[in-house]
Amino acid sequence: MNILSSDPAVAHAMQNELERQRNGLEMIPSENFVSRTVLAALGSVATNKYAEGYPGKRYYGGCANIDVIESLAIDRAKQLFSAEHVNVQPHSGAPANNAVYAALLSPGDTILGMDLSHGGHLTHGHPVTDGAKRYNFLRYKTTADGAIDYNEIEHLAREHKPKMILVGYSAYSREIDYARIALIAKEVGALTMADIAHIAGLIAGGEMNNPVPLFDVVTTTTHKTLRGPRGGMIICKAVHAKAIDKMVFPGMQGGPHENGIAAKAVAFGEALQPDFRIYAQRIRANAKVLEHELRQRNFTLMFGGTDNHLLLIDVSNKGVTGAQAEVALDHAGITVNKNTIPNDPRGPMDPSGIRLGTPAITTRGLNVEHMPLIAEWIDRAIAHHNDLDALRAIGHEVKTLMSDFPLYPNLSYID
Ligand code: DSN
Repeated sequence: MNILSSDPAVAHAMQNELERQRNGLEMIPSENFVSRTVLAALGSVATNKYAEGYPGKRYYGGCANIDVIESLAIDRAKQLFSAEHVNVQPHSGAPANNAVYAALLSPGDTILGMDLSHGGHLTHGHPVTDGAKRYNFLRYKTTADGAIDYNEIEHLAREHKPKMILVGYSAYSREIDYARIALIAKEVGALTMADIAHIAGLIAGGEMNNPVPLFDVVTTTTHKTLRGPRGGMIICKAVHAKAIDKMVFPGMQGGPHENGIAAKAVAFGEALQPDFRIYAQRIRANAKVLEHELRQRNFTLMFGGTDNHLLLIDVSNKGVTGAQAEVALDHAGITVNKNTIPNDPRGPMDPSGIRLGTPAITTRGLNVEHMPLIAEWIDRAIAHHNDLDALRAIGHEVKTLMSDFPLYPNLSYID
C-alpha cells in the first residue's frame, strides 16, 4: 500500500501532479526533476528535528546526526564551487538574498542591480518588494542589442558609488563577465554579489564562469539547474561568514529545515559526480539547438540568443501575447511561463514574451535530436492557439514521446 493513499484527497491530487509531470514537456527554465535519492531525503525523519544554530553549536539536544548531515551539505557545496564559506540554511532564494543585504548593508544603502524586465529578479530591487523600501536600488538595463551594458554599470557605479553591485539573473541568457564587475566594484569600493540561482548547475558542471573566487557573496537556489530540493544557499568569502551566518540565524530564520538540508547534501553529492558535467553540457547543447530551430521558424530571441539553459522569446510577431502563448502551450502539454521582455510595452500578467529552458527535459533524457520536433510543436501550438483540438493533438504527440522517457518509474501515490 502506498503510504500517502491513507489520505485520499492529497494522494489523488499528488498522483495527478505526478502524471502531469510524466506526460508533459517541462520547459520552465527554473524547474527540474530531482533524483529518487533527493526525494527520499526530503521525505525523511530529518524533518522531525529542531536544530537552531549551526553544526557543533546548536540550541537543542540530539543534534549529532543532523550535524553530520548539515556538515556534509556544507563540505560538498564548498567543493562544488571552490568556496571559502557556505550557509545551507536559507529556505529559498529570496530569503537568501534578503539575508545578505541585511548582513552586509545598512538601510538606505545603494545597491546596483539589473531591472526585472531586462532579466533581473524581483529581489534585486523591484518596487513591489520589501527590500526596495529598505535599500536604494538603482537598476541597470541591457543594451539595445541585448547584452549587459557593462559601460552603463561602470558609469552608474562611478556616479552613485553603490555599496553593492549585484549580478545574476532569472531571464537573461548570456554569460556574465564577473571579472569586469569585480574591477568596477573595486574602483568604487562596492561589495560584489552574484545570484546564480538559474545557472548554479551549469557552473557546478563546469559549463559557465564561476563567480565564487572573484565575488564577496554568491547566492543560489538549489532546485533549478543544480537539481536539488527546493531551497537556498549563501556562499561567501570567509571575511563575511560571521555576519551572514548571524543574519540567517537568528537574524531572519528560526529552525533550519534539516530534511531539505539532507536533500541538498545528496544533490551536491550527485553534482560532484562526473556524469553531472555531461548533464550540464547537454542542457546547453539542447538550448543552443532549440535556439537555432526556433530562429528558423521566425521566433524573436531576446539578448541575441543563449549561452545558458534558457531562451527569452518575444512572441508578438506571432500574433499572440505571452499569456496566450503560455495557455496554448499548456493545452499542448508544454509548460513554459509568460515573461516580460526588455522595455516591454505590456504588463507582467500579460507580457510580450515567454521564457523557456532545457534543464528538466534534459533530465528526462531528451537530446539535441529532439529539439527540432519541440520547436515544431511550439510553433504549431502558437499558430493554432485558438484551436483546442489542434492543441490537444500536439499534447497527445508530446505524451507519446515522453512515455519513452519514464519519470519515477514504479512511483505511485494511490493503490
Ligand atoms: N521564480 C524563479 C524563476 O522562475 O526564475 C525565480 O525566483
